[in-house]
Amino acid sequence: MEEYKPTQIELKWQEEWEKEGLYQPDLKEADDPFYNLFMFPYPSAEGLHIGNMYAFTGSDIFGRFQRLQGKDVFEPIGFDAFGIHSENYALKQDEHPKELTERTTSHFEEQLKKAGLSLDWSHKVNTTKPSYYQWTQWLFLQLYKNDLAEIKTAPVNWCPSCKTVLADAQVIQGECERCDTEVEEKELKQWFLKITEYAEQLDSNLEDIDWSENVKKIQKNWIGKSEGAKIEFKVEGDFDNLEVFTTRPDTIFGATFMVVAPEHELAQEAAKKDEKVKEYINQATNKSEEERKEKEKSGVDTGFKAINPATGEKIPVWVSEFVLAHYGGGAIMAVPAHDQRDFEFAQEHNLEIKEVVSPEGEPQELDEAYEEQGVLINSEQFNDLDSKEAKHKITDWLEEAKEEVNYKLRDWLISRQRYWGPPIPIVYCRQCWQNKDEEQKEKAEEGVDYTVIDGDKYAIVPVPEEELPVKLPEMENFKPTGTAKAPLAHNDDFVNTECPVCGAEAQRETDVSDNFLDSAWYFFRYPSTDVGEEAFDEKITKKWLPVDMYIGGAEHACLHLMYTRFITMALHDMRLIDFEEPFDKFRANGMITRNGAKMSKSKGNVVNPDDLIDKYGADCTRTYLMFMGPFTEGGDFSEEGISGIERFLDKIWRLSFKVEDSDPSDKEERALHQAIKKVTEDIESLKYNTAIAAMMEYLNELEGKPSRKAIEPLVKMIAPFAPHMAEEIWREVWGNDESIFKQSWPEFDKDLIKEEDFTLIIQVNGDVRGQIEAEKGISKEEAKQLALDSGKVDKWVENKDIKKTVFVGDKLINFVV
Ligand code: ANZ
Ligand code: ZN
Repeated sequence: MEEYKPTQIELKWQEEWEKEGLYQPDLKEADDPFYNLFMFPYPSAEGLHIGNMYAFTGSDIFGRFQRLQGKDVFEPIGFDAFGIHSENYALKQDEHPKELTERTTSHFEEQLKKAGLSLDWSHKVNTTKPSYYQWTQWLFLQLYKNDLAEIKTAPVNWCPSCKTVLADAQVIQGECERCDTEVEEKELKQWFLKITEYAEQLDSNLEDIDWSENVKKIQKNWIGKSEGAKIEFKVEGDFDNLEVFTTRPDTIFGATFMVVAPEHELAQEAAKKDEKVKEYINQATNKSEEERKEKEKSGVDTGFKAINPATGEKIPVWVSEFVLAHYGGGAIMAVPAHDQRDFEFAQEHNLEIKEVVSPEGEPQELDEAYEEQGVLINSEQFNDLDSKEAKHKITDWLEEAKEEVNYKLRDWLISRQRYWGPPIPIVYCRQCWQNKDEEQKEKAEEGVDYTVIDGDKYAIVPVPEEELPVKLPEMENFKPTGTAKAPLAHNDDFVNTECPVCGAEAQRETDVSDNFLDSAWYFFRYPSTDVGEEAFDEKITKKWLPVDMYIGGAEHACLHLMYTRFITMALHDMRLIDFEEPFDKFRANGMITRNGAKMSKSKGNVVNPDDLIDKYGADCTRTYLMFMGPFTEGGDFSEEGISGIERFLDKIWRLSFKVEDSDPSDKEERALHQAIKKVTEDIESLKYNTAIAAMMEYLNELEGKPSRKAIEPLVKMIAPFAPHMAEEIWREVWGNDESIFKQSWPEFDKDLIKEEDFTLIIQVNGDVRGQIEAEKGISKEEAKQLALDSGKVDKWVENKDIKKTVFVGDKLINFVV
């Protein structure tokens, strides 16, 4: 018998598998395709971190398990290497991002190869290669042609440190997600992708997709659908009506005042006459959105009066910073009795609080707002109606109201005033604008399908598809300029071009696109990397997509996972694919902590996967990582924990040399089938930790001389976790020709796993009233049913309330009556 030396066998098998093409399914011919995907790695300069390794391993185990179930598994890999992250690091290092990326990518590759993942390297993609980003640019053009991309001047989030704009989702509590610098607001001309056109579909499809619940919930909140009504309030004097959005039109009889945002026209008008209003607006508009939300109770009376359309009463109009300018018309009807924020505002400023909904239809004493549904009071002909019903009735009744659905989701801003990304494939042409007739100009102006450069109008001309890629030029000086002009704007060779339509002198767009666009469609490219003339091949895509199982971090809920869904829906509506959702199944992996804390460089508690693999081998590292806790919840890392896994693997290794062709005992056989059942079900639901525990338990049940029939299935079951060791045993120790990953997963015999019976003692109020035979392992509910059905306790429980049921597993049940 040889000693188990993981580091010696692992490299050997990695090379052999690659040579045999074991993990390269025939993408055209595969019978039973299974697309197993983990999130696109960004090749950071620090290299693969333990969180990556954790997620990838969990995904890989699932893939190997599917493979052993007979599926043709495709598990591809690539690098999301464009983006500010890499560029910022390059700036810090004083290195060109291109060189940096080459270096970090090849380092990442080496690390991935050591981790024993069953990856198909022959379909690798890299977002920074023209052969990839040509299709990212193609995708942008399709979106543009289908009215899903537009240029507009808008207030955007500007990070003064990263010197670029950011998407809303990249601003966390008013700060840049990357560098924590406070974000400023700037008016800039930018390209947007109209994800909001899909708000309803993004929201409603959530009901039907098999995704981690927490991620669905985050998406739902981010989309922020609210149903209510748009209501107009007349304003006294010659001023435009105030338009508000409310989710509770049923409370309109209780709207005792209104509040507008400091940016609202009416507030601006009031400021002209009233110094106090002016002062208030000035201080409010100098604050960030976050700060403004904190000071909810501050505000000033504008002096304007509005008319409540339901009561006909005059109500005051206030201005306060808690009302957001860009939502629901920038004004609200305040109902202090039923909205806590309005309640506090009314108390602070002595405004009327009028109750119009109560739980039972009786007025109550209000210490705080009653925000629930209920029965209408003080609402004239709508009194006694259920508030849910009244919501629609009142909206119907009011001439000034219309049902409306609002979404919080905003369009996806993709322009980046940076260097390290794919140029947006657009040309601006003055001649083409001038060539338009009046009607065309009018139409373009309506759709804002033009741009203004130095005061002149330019037509927007998409680069023809056959001219793609628009290559990112190599530039020594790629530093961001800190202005609205991107580095490419200083490269005359790049900027000045010929208009593809009219041949006149024209200018290229100089912003690059957000790297989240690169990663919004990469899984379409993987199976089609061999396809030169299309982004993805129709037949191959039909065979392999949607992705069967996608695994990655929940932190991508609002960005990556939302964008992939949007792009997939858009491609579906362009009739390029026949599905709306990109991933049949998505599961978020948990996080690994150390001593209960998040790992971070600054805390110095980072675990390097390379060190672990060098010391314990990939198999042991993989198995240990999965043993730390439920995969979807994560766990706490401690190096001491690894030795238990080392001993466990070593035990399997040693047993494999001693197997005999005998039959297992009955007891062993039952234990085996129980183990197969448990391990199979646990892997299916990603409960890898308990699957490993079940295998350990099974090992302990084995007695005497090990039978091959008892060990072989165990080696197959450990194979997804410890692939190299399992392969070594299978091929070298046991002399099989073909890989263990071409074998089939063990099956269990249902009849063999029936638990033994036990005697269930039945008590009532602690006195024994009978006993029956029951199957071991039954639940409390099952035991309760059996006991009640047995007829043994009827006398004691009939016509009595069972207050409590106490159950001691495999032993007794006691009813307290
Ligand atoms: C009256 C009312 C009565 C409201 C009530 C709530 C409860 P969602 O869409 O879920 O966020 N609102 C509307 N526009 C706003 C703005 N620009 N800034 C701040 N608040 C705004 O909630 C919409 C509700 O938020 C609206 O319904 C409005 O207050 C407030 F018992 O109108 B409600
Ligand atoms: Zn032109």
